[in-house]
Amino acid sequence: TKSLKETIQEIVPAKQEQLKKLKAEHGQTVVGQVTVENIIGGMRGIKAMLWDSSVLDPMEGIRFHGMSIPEAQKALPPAPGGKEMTAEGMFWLLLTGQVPTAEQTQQLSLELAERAELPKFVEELIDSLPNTLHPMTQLGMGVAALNHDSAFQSAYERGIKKTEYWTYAYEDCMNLVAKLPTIAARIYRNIYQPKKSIAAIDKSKDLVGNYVNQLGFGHNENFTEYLRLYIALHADHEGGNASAHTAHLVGSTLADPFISYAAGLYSLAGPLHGLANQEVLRWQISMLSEVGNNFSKDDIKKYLWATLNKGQVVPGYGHGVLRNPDPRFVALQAFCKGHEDLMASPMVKLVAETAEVAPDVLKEHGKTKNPFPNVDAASGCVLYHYGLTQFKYYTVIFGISRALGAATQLVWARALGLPIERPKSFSIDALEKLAKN
Ligand code: NMX
Ligand code: MLT
Repeated sequence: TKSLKETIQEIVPAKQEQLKKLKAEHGQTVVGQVTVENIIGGMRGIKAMLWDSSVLDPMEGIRFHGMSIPEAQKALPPAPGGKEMTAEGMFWLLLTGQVPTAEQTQQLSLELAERAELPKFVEELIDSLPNTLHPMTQLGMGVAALNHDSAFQSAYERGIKKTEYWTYAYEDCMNLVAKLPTIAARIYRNIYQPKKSIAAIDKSKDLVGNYVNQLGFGHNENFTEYLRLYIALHADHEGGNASAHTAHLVGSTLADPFISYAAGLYSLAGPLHGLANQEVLRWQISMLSEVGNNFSKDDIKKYLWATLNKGQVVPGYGHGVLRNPDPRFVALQAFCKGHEDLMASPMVKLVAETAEVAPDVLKEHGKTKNPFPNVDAASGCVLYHYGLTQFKYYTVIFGISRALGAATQLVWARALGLPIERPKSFSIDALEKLAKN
């Protein structure tokens, strides 16, 4: 059976040819217009990036190489003994546009397990950080430090041809994906369980199986399955989201994949983006302590209004592109519905009922263009129920997942020879002048 690298290698020439032809024959085709509002408004809606692995439709949500979430859940092979799609399956799909066989995903699991160990100095670096430093800050530092051994960086220094860039970027991206959970687990144990030792990597396990084991939750198969789903679902959300876009921008300078993705992680660490999953739990915990376990929809409604009246955003609601409930939210809620223990959890129940009440409240409030839940509204409550209650850690899990999409783009951007990103900016005066003419 073909390996992941061999599979990509086979596709690269045809994709390069397709892009060359597109540029030569249709380079001057107009794709859209840019208004003053687009420029002031965070570039929302501007069609400006090349991103092959996924597309986000405002109504339907994400498709990975044309595959919807339910389709991917059906097609991608589960881990041995499991039901959910895996990180490996999603990574293969994103990188190649193809569905791997069970054998290919297991081969990939083994390859990642063999790359999972950290250089000693990275372990020491993480261990030296104060346990009061936010887990996302620690994660970015650990990932950036991996660039000490970057194959891309040392090959570039040696002087390689542009056509060879992608193979070195691929090597680094595989190490990035393999080592991220090891760094993340070390951070968790250091901060929250400092006296316990971390399990060794087990080469018979998949990426998430090993991660859960190192976190200390290896005994809980439901938790492992939930994290497999979680990590596959968060992997890619087309190109314009802040973390993927940041990693792509930094990578376009030919910075190696480790520092490119470290930058992406810091973008994910903002409360309007990935950190929203932390904020959701903080907010729902405080709501639960106010309304008690026997809450009514009316209690939730009052709490929502109190949040909005304080001028705060409701975390987990709204989106830059989506105009319907996020299908990732729907998939995570469906997981809950399939597990009786979760359905009995007050936190899971509160999250589900908040999602029934919040859209009408947000519509009445009248500001957000999308009153529906995004993925962050749902992702934390299951972790909380299973005992991973330290919500400041939640964005780290998102960060492990988003590497799959960012790494895919880093490999393909180098394979396609994409240039350094450099959009044009305007001053207010210049825009005013342009508008008046
Ligand atoms: N609660 C209250 N107000 C909101 C919300 C919300 N959940 N969402 C948007 N608004 C406000 C927004 O602050 C803005 O107000 P103003 O005019 O005073 O600046 C107005 O509605 C218009 O914003 P939109 O155009 O609807 O949203 P935008 O595209 O600018 O931002 C988000 C998108 C996702 C940043 C925004 O909806 C938000 O802040 N949501 C809460 C945080 C969150 O859940 N982020 C996670 C996104 C998903 N992810 O994983 O990254
Ligand atoms: C994401 O997954 O990146 C978020 O939903 C934010 C986005 O798409 O802009």
